[in-house]
Amino acid sequence: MQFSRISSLSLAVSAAMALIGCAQKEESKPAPAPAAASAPTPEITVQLGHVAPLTGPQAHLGKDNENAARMAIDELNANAPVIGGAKVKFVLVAEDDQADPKQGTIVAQKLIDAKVNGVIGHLNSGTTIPASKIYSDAGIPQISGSATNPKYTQQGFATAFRVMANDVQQGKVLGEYSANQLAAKKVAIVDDRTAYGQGLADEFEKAVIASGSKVLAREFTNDKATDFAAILTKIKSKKVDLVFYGGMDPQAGPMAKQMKSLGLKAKFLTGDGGCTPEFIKLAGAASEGQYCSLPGVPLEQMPSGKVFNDAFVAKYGQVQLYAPYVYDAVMVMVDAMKRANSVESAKFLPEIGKTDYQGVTAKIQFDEKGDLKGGAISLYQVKDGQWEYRETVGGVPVAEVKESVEKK
Ligand code: ABU
Repeated sequence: MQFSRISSLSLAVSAAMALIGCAQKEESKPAPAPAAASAPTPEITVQLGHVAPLTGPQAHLGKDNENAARMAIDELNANAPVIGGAKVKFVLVAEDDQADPKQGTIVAQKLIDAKVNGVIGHLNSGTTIPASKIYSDAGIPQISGSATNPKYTQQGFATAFRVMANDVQQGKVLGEYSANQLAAKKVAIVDDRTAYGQGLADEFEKAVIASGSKVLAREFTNDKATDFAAILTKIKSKKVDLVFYGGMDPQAGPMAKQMKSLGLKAKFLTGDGGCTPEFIKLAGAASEGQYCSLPGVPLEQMPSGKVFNDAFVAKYGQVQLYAPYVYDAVMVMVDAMKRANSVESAKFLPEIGKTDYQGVTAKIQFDEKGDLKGGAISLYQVKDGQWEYRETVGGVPVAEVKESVEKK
C-alpha cells in the first residue's frame, strides 16, 4: 500500500512537472486559434399516437396493444436514434376508443389536434375504418396491428397500412378448414354485427358454401352481450356440426360455455378475436377441443418470437393477442422515418409503402393498398387448457424466414 501511495504521488508530481513544462514551452509559441466548438446535436420529441379500447370488455386486448407500443418506443429511445440530424425522443400519446366507432373518430381528431406524427392502431376494424378518413385528411400515416376488415385498406387512403393478413384471407381459410379438416357439412354462423365480426362471418360463409357445405343458421348478437341462450337454442334445433362465431373473446368464451350447458355438441370455431388465453378462461372446461385462427405464424415459430416474448412477459405479463404485431407496427413506422431521414409525416409516408422489414411477426412488405403481402393464417385447438398449434396456411414458410434472418 505504502509503495503504491508513493508511486502515485511521484506520478502525480511528474505529471504536474510535465504539464508545467508543456505550458512553458507553449508560452514561446503563438497562441493557437480557439477550436470552433462543434454544435451539439439538437434534440426533438416525436409523438406517436396509439388507440385501442382501454376500458370495457376488450380492455385486456387494448392494454396488450398499448404495452407492446410502449415496449417498442422504450427500446427505440434506449438506442438514442438520430434522424435528420436530431436526437429523437419518441413519446406515445395513448387514447381509449372503447371499441366504439364514434369514440374512435373523436380520439382520432384529438390526436390530430395534438400534432402526432403517426398513429398506431386502432385495435378494432369498427374504429379503425372511420378514424382512417380523419388521418388521411390530415396526411398522418396510420398502421394497425390488428384491424383485419378489408375495407380499411380498400378506401384508397395512402395513409392506411396494416401488418396482419385481412379477413378475406382469414375467412377463406376458416371456411375451408371447417368444411375439409373439420368435416362440418352443416354449420351455423353467429356474428357481433361489428365491422370485424360481420365481415369475417360473411367471408367464412362464402368459403363454406364454395366448399360444398351448408349454412343452416345465420344469427347475430352484439359486442357487449353475455347471454346467448336464445340464439343457441335456435341453433340447437338445426343439428349443425359446427358453430362459427365472428367476434371477440368477451362473447366467444361465454358462447362456447353456454353451448356446452345447453347440450349443443357442435364444434366451435372462431377467428383471431377469440384466439386468446381469455377465451379459455371465460369458456372454462367448454373450451377444450374448440378451434380458432390467427393471422401469422405462432409466436414460438417467429424468428425473434422468443426474444420478444421473454422481454414482453418480463415487463407486462402474458401476451394476450396482438402485442407482437403492434410492436412491429411501431418499428415499421420508425424504420420509414430513418429511411426518409425525416420525422415529418409527409416525408416518411412514402417510405412506409416501400417497407422491407424483418419484424418479429413476419417479413413486412405492403401491397399497393397498404395490406401485408403474403400474410399467413394459422389454426389452433384447445388441448389441456392451452391453445395448441395445428397448421399454417399461406404466407412465407417459416424456414425461409429464418434463413433470411440468419443471412443478415
Ligand atoms: N382482427 C380482429 C379484431 C380487430 C378487428 O376488429 O379487426
